[in-house]
Amino acid sequence: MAAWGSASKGAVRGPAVVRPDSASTAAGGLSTHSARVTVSAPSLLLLIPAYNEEARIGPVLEAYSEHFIRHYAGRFRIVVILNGCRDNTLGVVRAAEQRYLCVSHLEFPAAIGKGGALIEGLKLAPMADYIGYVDADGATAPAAFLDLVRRLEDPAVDCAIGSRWIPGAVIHHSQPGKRQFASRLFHLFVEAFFGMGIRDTQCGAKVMRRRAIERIHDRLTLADLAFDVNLLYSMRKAGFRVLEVPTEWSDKSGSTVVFNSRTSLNMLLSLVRLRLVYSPFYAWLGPLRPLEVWLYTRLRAPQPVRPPRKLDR
Ligand SMILES: Nc1nc2c(ncn2[C@@H]2O[C@H](COP(=O)(O)OP(=O)(O)O)[C@@H](O)[C@H]2O)c(=O)[nH]1
Ligand SMILES: [Mg+2]
Repeated sequence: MAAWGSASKGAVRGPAVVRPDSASTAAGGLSTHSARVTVSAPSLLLLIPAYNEEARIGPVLEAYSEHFIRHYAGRFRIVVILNGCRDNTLGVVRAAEQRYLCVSHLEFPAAIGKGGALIEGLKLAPMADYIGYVDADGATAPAAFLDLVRRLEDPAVDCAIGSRWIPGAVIHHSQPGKRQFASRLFHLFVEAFFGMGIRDTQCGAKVMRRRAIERIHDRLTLADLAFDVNLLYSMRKAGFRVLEVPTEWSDKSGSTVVFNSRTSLNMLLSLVRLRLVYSPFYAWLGPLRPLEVWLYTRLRAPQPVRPPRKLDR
């Protein structure tokens, strides 16, 4: 297990691989450790999903490690979750692990998607008090993410999410017009289906309390980019308070996400699926499962991670 926290630059260390099945062991280790060490802030686990990010992730790991070592009083750890990368993302992450004790990674060979990667990473929730995630592209700078973390100091807030679409947001470099249009259209569908009143479900920066993640983890099934809606709606349905915070954000070139009719249909399909999972008809939808598999396969999208099971609503 990689070490927590105040990792120092230049420290020489072995490979830092977090095993997916080690979450409970790690949690045990953390509590034993907590008994001996006095910490002045909650421990924080930051997940970074990464797919073919060799060109972007190196400076992001450096910036986050440096910033949190200097400005965050609690134990801090970054876990990069890679899957199916065809470039040298792993090599770049390993180089960062050599420099920063707080950096480690999980790797999955299958094409599990961004949502699937985060569902795996969130299994590590027992390791920390707060668990968050950001994109590997650096669109959210460390200071903006730390601002989200500080919102959890209010005990009434269970989940703080960055928003580019509410007053007070500072956008240094906007998304291309086509992407903004797609994003706003997606927002209309999300509002029509779920009525959460959240203006920006898709900003890549979010942080939550451990108990909220633990409560809703088995409701996280969407492996594609609609994962964020799954997370937020499950939080709301479980009675957790989500706070939307105006954020500082900058679009970065080199996005790994291709926006075309197939991805749009995939997102729509996932919204419909989530709506049905939370509908009274859900118990009768088992026979539609092969159709669902066929649709996701046709759209070349990651399959929802597990067969849905009956939820208490
Ligand atoms: N592990 C994993 N991460 C992914 C996958 N697809 C996208 N990501 C990551 O998800 C984040 C969002 O992607 P990004 O290219 O920033 O998308 P954009 O911000 O919507 O343009 C980035 O950190 C990507 O590397 C995937 O299939 N697997
Ligand atoms: Mg991004």
